[in-house]
Amino acid sequence: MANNSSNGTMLSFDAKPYAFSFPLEHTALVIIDMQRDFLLTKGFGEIQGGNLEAVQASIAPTKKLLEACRGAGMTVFHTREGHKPDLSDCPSSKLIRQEAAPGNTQHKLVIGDKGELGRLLTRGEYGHDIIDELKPIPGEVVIDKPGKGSFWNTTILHQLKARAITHLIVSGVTTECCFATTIREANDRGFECCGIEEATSGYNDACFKKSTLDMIHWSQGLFGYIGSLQPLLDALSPLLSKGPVPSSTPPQTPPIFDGDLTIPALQRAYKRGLSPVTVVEAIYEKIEAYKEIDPAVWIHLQPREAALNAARQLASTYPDRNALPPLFGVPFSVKDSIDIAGLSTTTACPPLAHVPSTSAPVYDKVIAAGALFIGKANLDQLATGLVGCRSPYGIPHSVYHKDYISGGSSSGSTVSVGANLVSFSLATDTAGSGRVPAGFNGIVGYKPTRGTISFRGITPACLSLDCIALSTKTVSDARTLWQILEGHDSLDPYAKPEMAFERHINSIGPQSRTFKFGIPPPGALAICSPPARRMFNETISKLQSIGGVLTPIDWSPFQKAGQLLYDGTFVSERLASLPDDFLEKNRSALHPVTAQLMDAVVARKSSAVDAYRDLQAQALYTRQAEKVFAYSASGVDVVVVPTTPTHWRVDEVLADPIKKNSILGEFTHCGNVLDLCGVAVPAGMYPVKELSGKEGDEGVLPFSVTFLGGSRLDAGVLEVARRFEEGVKV
Ligand code: TIU
Repeated sequence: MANNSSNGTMLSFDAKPYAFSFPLEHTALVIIDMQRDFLLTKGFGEIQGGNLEAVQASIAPTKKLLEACRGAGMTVFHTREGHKPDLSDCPSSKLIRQEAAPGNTQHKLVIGDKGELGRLLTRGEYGHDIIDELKPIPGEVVIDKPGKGSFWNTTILHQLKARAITHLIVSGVTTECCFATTIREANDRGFECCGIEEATSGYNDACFKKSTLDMIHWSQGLFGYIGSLQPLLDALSPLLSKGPVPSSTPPQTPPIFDGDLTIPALQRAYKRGLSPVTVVEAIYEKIEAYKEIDPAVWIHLQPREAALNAARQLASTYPDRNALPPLFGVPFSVKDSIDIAGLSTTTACPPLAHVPSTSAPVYDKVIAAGALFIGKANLDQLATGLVGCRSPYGIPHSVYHKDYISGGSSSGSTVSVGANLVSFSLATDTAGSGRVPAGFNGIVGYKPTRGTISFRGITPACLSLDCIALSTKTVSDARTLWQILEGHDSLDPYAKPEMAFERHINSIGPQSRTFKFGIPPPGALAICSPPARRMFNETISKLQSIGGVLTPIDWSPFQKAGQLLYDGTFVSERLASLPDDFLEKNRSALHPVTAQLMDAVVARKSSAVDAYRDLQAQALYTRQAEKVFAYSASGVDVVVVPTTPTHWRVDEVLADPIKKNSILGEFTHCGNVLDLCGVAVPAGMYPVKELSGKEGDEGVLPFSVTFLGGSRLDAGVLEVARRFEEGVKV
């Protein structure tokens, strides 16, 4: 049974204690531990004792289940139980309890000992891996777990939340052990779980399996649901056509490229046989044409032939269209403060230009995921500015209007996405450099929590506040990139610990449909232009119409933290990453506004005492902001702000470069000072004349709002932003 709701496609099938209903886009299939060690003779499972055949009987139904879920486009997670080769993650009880049992003759080999399939339950060994029949394909998540449950000491909760998953269909081995423990752990974290009877089994099939399944659905679903395979397959069957095409029958005529550069559209087209070469050819035509409109987007454009070769290479590396990496053939640009081996990194500051021998990890990661590099984009010099008017490589303008600024510092990045020349751009955000220009070009600008994506290999602006920003067409593209890029980099001194404390999720009922949001007080919003103020009011109504509850907040920490950024000593850090004599030696080679700013910093003669006072203030405001997002009756899920108070013309900025710049950061400056995450999302358009007050002015400009959230609460913030984006579309 399928119907469409605000949550996407809802499906339902018969289960115990009553029908299991699940939103397809928010449901994951979780396959537990279908490893050789548990399913083949001489593996760890056989040593545990019991009926190996019973366990093997779950393979065929699990394969059917997996194929149906893949065909319906569902998210798939696999888990593997096992330990690091040095067993440092294996508690002694798990290692030796069975062996130490009086009279034991069965457990002669323990975890880490060498068996016929390699060292038992040890990562990297043959026996540890998933059986061939159920081998994961690119894009599916594999969770290595040291426990019986899947949540202890793993990132599974984070990864499920990152994908906005609320419902789980669970299968795998063994029913009485890892399957049951995982369902109980998931249940405690708020997931709606349904186990599939035929697709799970245990060594003690005779009595434990039935009891275990009964215990799950007992008491009106105390821990979840148990369903049979066939009713679920029946529920999924109408969707199967949306799945992958059989690799044996490639289409005779390759599909044409419709120009849609969003990641899911490209993924679908490539699956149907579109060639990345066709996409590269089409975008180079567009790039050439756009040079007439705006010659200041690129600092380095890959030669067309090099991009075509990369596309050909990709196509031959991945011949199976059903197993493509997630960014296969997705074209992207890179802000020219981010290193790419062999290409000059200019940071729009020729005296600083250098050719690195290694690339930034962010670049390597998207390349490894199949993305196609197109060029390095213009930026405000030293990534310092929110305007896009501070570069020796020219002044890009908004894709909406040639007289209006593109914003910065990630100017070229956001124009390249806004003008549909690439799918995404890797950029940075210190004071708003990823959010402001996204707003001015009608695209999404996402600044994940600092330290969750590596910032190595990037010329710093203000290292203790710098952050990667992702310029994308949609919130879901930003989310996809985030999932690919996130990960602890032990060589990045500002990297946050790998695992955060994750809050539970709300999967059903009124709590799953509502969220609380705060806004700045009227006094703070008074800085906005009339159209920005009007459109922000409309945004509030829109948020209320999609379930948002406007909740009073203490705005003062946000406002004070914003002031701290430029009025305090943090600007001095912009000089800290440069050689001591840099300013003296290079003043004449700098952009005049950059030089003026740097001179002003030096002239302040800030002392170490001043800097410590500011650090203490930052700690205080950060704690106060944490309370705003607190996990309590009074906390909000997001604080919503206009991304910028107004949109300047290029000539306005050139006439008054520093003041105009600082006004633009009114609602972004606090983001990194307070360790927040934030995503700027298009929120409609307004007529230029409403801003200029001149009746004759033609055209429209984009309005943008930013959703700010607490440190590491990215998944929840992105989900509210996605719902808003969806609401704006209709
Ligand atoms: N012993 C047993 O039945 N199972 C395990 O040790 N692991 C899993 O269930 N995967």
